[in-house]
Amino acid sequence: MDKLSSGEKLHFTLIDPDKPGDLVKTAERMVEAGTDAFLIGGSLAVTPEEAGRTAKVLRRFGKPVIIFPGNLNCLTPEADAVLYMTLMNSLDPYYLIEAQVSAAPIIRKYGLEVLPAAYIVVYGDTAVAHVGRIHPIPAGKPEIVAAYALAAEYMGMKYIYLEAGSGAGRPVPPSFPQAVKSYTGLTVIVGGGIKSPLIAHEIARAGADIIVTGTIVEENPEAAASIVEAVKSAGRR
Ligand code: 1GP
Repeated sequence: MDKLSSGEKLHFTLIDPDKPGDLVKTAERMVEAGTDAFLIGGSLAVTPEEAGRTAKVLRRFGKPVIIFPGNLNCLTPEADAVLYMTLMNSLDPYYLIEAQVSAAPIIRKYGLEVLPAAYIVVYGDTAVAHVGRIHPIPAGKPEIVAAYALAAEYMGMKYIYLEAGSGAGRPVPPSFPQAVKSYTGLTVIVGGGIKSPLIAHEIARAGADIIVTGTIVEENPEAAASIVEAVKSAGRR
């Protein structure tokens, strides 16, 4: 993450181990385009074997492989690190603290680097919102996201992931990363529904440090490659 301190914007490629497609081809294309890391995870149907197999293949490409866990089944010792997330706007104690407690001894045993992160799921009509029993955030209220971000920072977290939901019809409003940046020093990750270079550029310029794309990588690797370029150009002065 040293690149972040020099003002560079990062792009992470999300791979769902349940439907990795042609993993090697996808990874090659994204690395060539300049992606900075791989996230592996999904809300449903990922087995620990699939997570392990996917991480093992991706590690060959020399980029960090970070677990983005939908649940404990995504944990694998084959990855480098784990986004250790609290789903801040969940109504379910499982996603607020219980999963984290169950995961902690396993993460220690696996020797994974821990990236402490607040996870905010913005919209209510996505798979992650359903699984995580979330309380949606009104799109016109960036001050609510800023309050969550401040709380996360006061609790000692280092990252905040603003999530629209995989395949969401609309991405997170740019005013959200902007609000987080103006109130906190957290590293801001934004993902969900980002399908065009223009949107990716706008969200990065608004304050996102890291842009994540998953669906577009599966659907159209060439479009995903141009998103990487748009993210990188947002970090250039
Ligand atoms: C999902 O934020 C990620 O958790 C990526 O979303 O699949 O819509 O790119 P997409």
